[in-house]
Amino acid sequence: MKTFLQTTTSLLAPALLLTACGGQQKEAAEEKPLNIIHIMTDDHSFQTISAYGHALGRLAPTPNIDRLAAEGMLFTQAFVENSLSTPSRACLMTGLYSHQNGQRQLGAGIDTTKTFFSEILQQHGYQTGVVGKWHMQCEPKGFDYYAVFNDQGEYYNPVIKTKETNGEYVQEKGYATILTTDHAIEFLDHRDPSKPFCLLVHHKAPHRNWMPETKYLNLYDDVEFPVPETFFDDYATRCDAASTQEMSIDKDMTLVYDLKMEGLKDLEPYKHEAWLGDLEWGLKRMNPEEREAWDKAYAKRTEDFQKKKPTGKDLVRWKYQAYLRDYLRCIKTVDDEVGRLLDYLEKNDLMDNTVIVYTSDQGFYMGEHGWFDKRFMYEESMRTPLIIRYPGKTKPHSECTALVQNIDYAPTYLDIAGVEKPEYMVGTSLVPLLDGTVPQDWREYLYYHYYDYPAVHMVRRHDGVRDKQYKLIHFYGDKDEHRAAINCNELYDLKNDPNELHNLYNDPEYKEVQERLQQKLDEFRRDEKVDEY
Ligand code: SGN
Ligand code: CA
Repeated sequence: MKTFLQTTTSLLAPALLLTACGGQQKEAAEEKPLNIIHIMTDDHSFQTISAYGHALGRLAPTPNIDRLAAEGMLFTQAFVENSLSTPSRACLMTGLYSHQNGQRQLGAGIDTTKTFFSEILQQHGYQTGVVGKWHMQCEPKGFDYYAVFNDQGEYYNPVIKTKETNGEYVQEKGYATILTTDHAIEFLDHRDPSKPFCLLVHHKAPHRNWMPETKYLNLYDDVEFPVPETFFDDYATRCDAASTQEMSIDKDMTLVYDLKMEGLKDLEPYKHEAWLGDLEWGLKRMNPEEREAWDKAYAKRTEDFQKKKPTGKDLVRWKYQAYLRDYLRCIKTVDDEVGRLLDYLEKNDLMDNTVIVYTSDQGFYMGEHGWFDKRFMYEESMRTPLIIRYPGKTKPHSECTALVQNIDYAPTYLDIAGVEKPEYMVGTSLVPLLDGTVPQDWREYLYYHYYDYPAVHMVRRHDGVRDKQYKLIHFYGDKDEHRAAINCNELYDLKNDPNELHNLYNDPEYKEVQERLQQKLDEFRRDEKVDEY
């Protein structure tokens, strides 16, 4: 690999920029391009980052992630194109939509002939690393260092593959979120300091089934989390997709697997629940001390459940509290570990020359519409947290409301490295937004397309467009052994109906909006042959 000193002049551009914005006096040519750290959690909702000001974030603060926002820019309109893990990761790596990079559904799909931005950075003198959840069904392409989980990864004592293990997954001792940071630090410790680096820190947490670190097993035990306004949504005015999904806290969240009450597993009616064996799969990896702490904490939950014997709406509320507690406990460790990484960067003089990004592979429902999981184009799933701290560029506590999407990361990172983005990349660099201005020709519409049906959670296929105020969604699909055929539209006015409860499709008052969005959706579809999937 070329060293920094052998690189082309294009690599020096960010150094010049930093000099211009940060007022630094050093010779630009002496400076390296900025380093990049992309921290991406798995299923982390913006509602649970306190910097976003949501009630949940206030009850379960995230001071270290908030620090990034305090020193950088918080994006309030950041979205994915296809709210699912591997598709989102493929958008990140390629700067292309799902239909262009091949990764439409959760399983196989990625077109490995597509270039990953990590390969381009490598060619331009960057040292590259990825740690944590990789999930793609291809080897980490374009990385000098990797330490990745098998598939979704495990929370406790997970197996990890590195270059040293010759393609084998080897079990490591520890909790996934902490091990991911350990490997991030290992990459940083062993890098060649004469070269810039790009490191992807991809946490497994807080993915289902939300297994907290032992030290936080009782955190938030006494906190009552507010139930969202749409918790008991009746799905009136919506297409059938909203009522026929299988991701409701009421019907689909299980007491044994999801809420970890192992003590119920041999009792009626719980012994008929789905995924009974899957809890055991996660637990059997624990050492005796971990297991003891775990059993104690969840025996307490089981006892509370058996004492209260909640039914009907009370049971749904009780499940919601248990779900939120586990999910937010997982976030607590993520936040601690973001803090540990920031401390390392500080101690090693890396804060002033490293761009730090915090995001998630998609959003997540925290009980909105009665749901957990994601997949839908409705806000809490399509929207993700996004914070960028760019030394010398982003102003403290700044906010950006421009529409941005996960296809923008690859072009952004190339831009930071001073590398021109390849013409085929459809994403746009976010760098021009970071000083607080929005270019006049910034995008006005986002395209969305979800394809993974039939699959777990049974969310129907849909595509759509969103602008700053309106959203048009089209659900489609033939009749099959599970569901009736669907060909149905929804239109929302997000300003007047942020919870997306009132479908305005074919409302004469919104005729023009509908036509405008439909025309845009047709344009986006031009390259797509929807019938093929
Ligand atoms: C697993 C989860 C689902 C989740 C998918 C996709 N079940 O199948 O709830 O929707 O992953 O998640 S679990 O019992 O295995 O946790 S994604 O983040 O990888 O897209
Ligand atoms: Ca995910």
